[in-house]
Amino acid sequence: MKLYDGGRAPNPRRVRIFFAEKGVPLPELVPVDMTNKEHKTAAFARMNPSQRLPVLELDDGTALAETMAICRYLEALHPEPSLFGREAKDQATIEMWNRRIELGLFASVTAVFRHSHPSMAEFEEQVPEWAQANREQIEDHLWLLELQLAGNDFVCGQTLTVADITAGIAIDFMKPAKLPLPEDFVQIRRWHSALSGRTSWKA
Ligand SMILES: N[C@@H](CCC(=O)N[C@@H](CS)C(=O)NCC(=O)O)C(=O)O
Repeated sequence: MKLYDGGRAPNPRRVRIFFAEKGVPLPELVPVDMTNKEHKTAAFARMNPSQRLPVLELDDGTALAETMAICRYLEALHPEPSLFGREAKDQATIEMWNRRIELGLFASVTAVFRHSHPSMAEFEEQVPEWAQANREQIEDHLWLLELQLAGNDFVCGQTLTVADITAGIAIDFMKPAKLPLPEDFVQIRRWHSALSGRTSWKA
């Protein structure tokens, strides 16, 4: 297996953290330099037509792209510790929160970054109004997370799940997107500080 990796970019980080939380050693890493557009080459596009990272290449040549697909593959191979839930209700709850965060906070922070950061101008037809529209959504997304964390150590209860990885990386990504985390989000700050101290977060 090989993991085509994108360094500090958020989606490759989500996968590396997932491996670390599973206690599974990372496969051979193939660094792909996005600043040099290595993910835009014909060879890379043949493997992943979306031209995005990460990609997990299996020994039979299958190329798995999409962060959640890669995480689910790993969960199926290594069920413990479960990060997608074991029982039906837990699985549905984790799916609900992961989707809420991925389609909400994570997507809005990503849109702000992609449509406003100078480094993205080569990769995105930047629409400043779209960055601004998403910037205005951030606080609502944060409150959803803040209220959920008020009664829970982690997003879905007392143990870490894939929803924490998605949400924690979304919070990390606010910094390069130049989005401040207001002081009043005390639950998010408490939970994010604990996440940042985990060994996996250095992956
Ligand atoms: N939906 C994909 C998104 C992957 C993605 O956008 N990756 C970024 C790095 S975080 C990328 O490859 N960007 C390259 C580009 O925009 O050209 C996933 O969940 O893995």
